[in-house]
Amino acid sequence: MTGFHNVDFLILTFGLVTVPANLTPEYFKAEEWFRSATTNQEKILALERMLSVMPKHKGTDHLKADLRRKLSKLKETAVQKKSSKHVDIFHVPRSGAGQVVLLGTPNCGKSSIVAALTNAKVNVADFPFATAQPVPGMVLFEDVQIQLVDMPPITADYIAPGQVGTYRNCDLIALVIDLSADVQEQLLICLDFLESRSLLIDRETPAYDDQGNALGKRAFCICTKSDIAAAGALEELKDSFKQSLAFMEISAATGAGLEELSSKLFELLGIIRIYAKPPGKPADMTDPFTLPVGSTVMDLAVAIHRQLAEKLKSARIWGTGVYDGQNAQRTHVLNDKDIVELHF
Ligand SMILES: Nc1nc2c(ncn2[C@@H]2O[C@H](COP(=O)(O)OP(=O)(O)OP(=O)(O)O)[C@@H](O)[C@H]2O)c(=O)[nH]1
Ligand SMILES: [Mg+2]
Repeated sequence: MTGFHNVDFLILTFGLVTVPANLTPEYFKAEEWFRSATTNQEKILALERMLSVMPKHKGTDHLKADLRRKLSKLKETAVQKKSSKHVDIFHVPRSGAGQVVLLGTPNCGKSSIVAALTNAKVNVADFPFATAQPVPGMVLFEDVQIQLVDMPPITADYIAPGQVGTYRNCDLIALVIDLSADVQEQLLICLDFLESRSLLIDRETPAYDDQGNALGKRAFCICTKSDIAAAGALEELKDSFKQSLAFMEISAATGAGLEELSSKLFELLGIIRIYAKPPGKPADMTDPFTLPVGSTVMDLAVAIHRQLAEKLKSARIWGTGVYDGQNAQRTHVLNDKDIVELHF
């Protein structure tokens, strides 16, 4: 890999012919992403990005061929090494109805949010870089557990190797912005990190790339330290966002906005709760199944028992848009808090 990330012009020499490559800042960002990647999947994504943003002309032919070789080699080893024993501290096993991962600059208040909403043992401190690795905790929203992951900070110059992997595998990214500090600077650092690694879902970045690799994520913004916010900071932040993101204003110190934040996590994860009712018995109202919004009776049957699902004969529903105990088709779309009785 070339190490020319501080220049925007590279000369490639082929025998006696010298051709300028005119590589762009976008290319060098992708190259930096490749260098900081610790997993094969992330390296593959970064290489694909380098190839897609590389200017297309004679000067880049050689480099392009080189990158393509690297890419196919990586793809081969990715297939061979599926069962590698390497321990990745940035791999956070999922738990609960969805995984939300915090992103922010040093000291912005990430650990304080996790401490306020969960029982996880996090390190809250008045100095930067107090958190060195991901710490997951469980937030209880009504009867649903949502996983919230504390993370080390990012800066304009430093992101821990492998850190991007946690964001790549989550369901929702929460940008944490400290309203008592420079909101523009924090926003710029967070967006630069997300955009340069294709982590934000938008018109250009889908949830999955052509090869089925996880790519864009949904995101929203937690504006914290509202108790000591600089005047007009929230409005300034909202004005500087191009994307239409949700903003939640909170204070971990006073507890303001924390309840609303839990309910927002549930809403943004796009899930519904379904209570299963065994025939002739009352429904278990304590432990709902959680399914993506838009799920059907058949999706519930698969979630309950993959093998039995095909044998599903009929279903009855108590809930939204139906009369109590109404018979429903396999394709009937369920609503949050529906009670469903399945007959196999
Ligand atoms: N007044 C006030 N102080 C807060 C609030 N949230 C966090 N703090 C303080 O801000 C400092 C940093 O908080 P942390 O939660 O450790 O910040 P962090 O983002 O986890 O920091 P790193 O792990 O270093 O990235 C601590 O002194 C907290 O007490 C808040 O809502 N209001
Ligand atoms: Mg912390």
